[in-house]
Amino acid sequence: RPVGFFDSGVGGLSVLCHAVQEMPGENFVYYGDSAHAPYGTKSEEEIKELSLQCGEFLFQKGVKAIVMACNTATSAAVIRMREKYRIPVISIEPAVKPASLCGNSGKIIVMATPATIAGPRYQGLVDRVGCRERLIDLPCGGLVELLEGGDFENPAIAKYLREKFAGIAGQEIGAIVMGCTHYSFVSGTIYRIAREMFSGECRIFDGMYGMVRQLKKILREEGLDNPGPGGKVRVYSSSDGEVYRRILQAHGIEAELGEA
Ligand code: DGN
Repeated sequence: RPVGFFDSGVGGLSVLCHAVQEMPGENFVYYGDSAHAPYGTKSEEEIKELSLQCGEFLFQKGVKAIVMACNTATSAAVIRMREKYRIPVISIEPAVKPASLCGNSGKIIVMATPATIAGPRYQGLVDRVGCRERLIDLPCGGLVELLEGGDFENPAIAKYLREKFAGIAGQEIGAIVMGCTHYSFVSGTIYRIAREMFSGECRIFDGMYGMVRQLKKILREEGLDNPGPGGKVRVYSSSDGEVYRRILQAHGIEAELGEA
């Protein structure tokens, strides 16, 4: 049985690419809900409803685990998703803890969708880690839209980032957290512009690495891991799936396009 991934759009493909590399014995199914992207500016109720539909789509495809490759969906729906399904549900959250422990001085920027930052789950995480005074929350409404087309070199992205960072330019920044899976595709651009505009090390932290580690661990513990041969990837979308196939291809992964 394959492992199922979903996101509101193409963002979760960044996590999928890493998983394919790390878990060569597994097969994967990805569902991108492009017809309803972005989730990050919708209400919590709407996001929960849409996320559960994505989970159900994957479940009907017979997946052995559901990977919520979207911080926004995790924030709104992970509790309900775990109540609903017996198969493992793997979730992602902004890597605030490793960023706060990395030893760099300076502030920590958390880039995420407005819904993730405003949600109680993120606020609870910050309280638990106890690093609120070091954080600069940076809700990045509009950035997902710039990335959905799959053109990660689009100059509008750099322009967006420069404008976003302008209000805090010159500050000492020790870490930047990619709190949305879409942003991982442009973490190089984010790093480059951050080095121009801030002082400090600006190390990038991305929750997807921990997420894939967790997925591997849970499959092994539950006896669900597949020794192979694997590597088959099938992609579905509620809108045009071609962009998903193209992005994966650009990362060296040949995916089949399924009819949603
Ligand atoms: N990729 C999603 C996340 O990690 O939060 C963002 C999706 C969105 O629709 N804004």
